[in-house]
Amino acid sequence: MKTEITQAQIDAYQQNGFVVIDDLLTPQELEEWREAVDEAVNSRGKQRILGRTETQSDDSYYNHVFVQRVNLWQDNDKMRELMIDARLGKLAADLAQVEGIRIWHDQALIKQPWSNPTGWHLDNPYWSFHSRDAISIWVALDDATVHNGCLYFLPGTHKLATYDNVGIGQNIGDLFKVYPDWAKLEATPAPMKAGSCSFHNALIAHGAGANMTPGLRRAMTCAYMPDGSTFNGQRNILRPEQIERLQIGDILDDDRQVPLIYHRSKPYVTLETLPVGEW
Ligand SMILES: O=C(O)CCC(=O)C(=O)O
Ligand SMILES: [Fe+2]
Repeated sequence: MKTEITQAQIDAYQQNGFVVIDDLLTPQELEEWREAVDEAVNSRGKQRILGRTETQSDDSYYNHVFVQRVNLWQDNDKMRELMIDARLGKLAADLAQVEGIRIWHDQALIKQPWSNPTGWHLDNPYWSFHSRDAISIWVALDDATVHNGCLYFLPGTHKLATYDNVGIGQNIGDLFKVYPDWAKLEATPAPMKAGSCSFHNALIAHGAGANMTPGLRRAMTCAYMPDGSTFNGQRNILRPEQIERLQIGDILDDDRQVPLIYHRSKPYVTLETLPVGEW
C-alpha cells in the first residue's frame, strides 16, 4: 500500500476538495480487496445498513444506482482487517490536516451493468456529526471510467457548502436547487485505474455517471470522522438505542462504533485491541 503522499497532493486536496492517488494498492492487495469485498457483500445479503430492515423495493431507482452495503467492517473479519488500518487513517489525517481519524462508516458501492448515475450530493449533511474536515476514501476495485460511472467533482465547493441537505433523489441535479450558483460550474471527472483511490472532502459536491457498460464498477469506500467530532442529533447509521443514549454535543468516541484508527499523539485501536461487542 502506498503510504507516502506529497505536499502537492495535500495542497491540491485542501484547494480542490479532492485528490486522486494512483496505485494505492499493489496488484496483490487489489486482488485481496476484491475478494474480501465480494465475499462480504454476498454474505451480507440484502441488508443495506447493518441492523436495519429495508423498505426499498428491489426495482427502486436507488437500488439501481448501486449495490450499497454499509459497515462491512462490523460483520466481516476480513473487511475489519482491511478497514482498521492506521496507514489509511494517516493518509486521511494528513490530507485533512487533523489529529486523529475515526471510521464513520465504510461502504461497498457496486454499480452493476447499466446502473443509474449517482446524483449530485454532499456527504456530511447526512451524517450524525458535522465537520468541515470529514473525508472519505473511494478505492476503485475495477477501472473507473467515464463510461462505467467514475466519480465527478465540483472543485472548491467544499469551501462554500453548508449543512443543508437535499436527499439523493432521481433527479441528479436537485442539489442545484439549494446551490444555484454551482449549476454553472464545470465538473471534473475522476477516472482511475483499479487499485487507485480518491479522497474527497465530505462537503464537496460530487456524483457519479451511469454505468453504460456490461461490466461492474466496484468501489470500496470509507467515510472518516475527525476525532473529537460531536453528535448533531441526526440518526444516519446509528441505532435507535444509541441515539437514545446521546445528547446533542456529546463527543462520538466509542471505538466499538467509531473506531479511532489513527492519531498523532494518543493511542489508537488496532485489530488486536479493537473492543468487541455492540455499543
Ligand atoms: O460511487 C459512487 O457512485 C458514489 C460515491 C460517493 O458518493 C461517495 O463515496 O461519497
Ligand atoms: Fe458521496
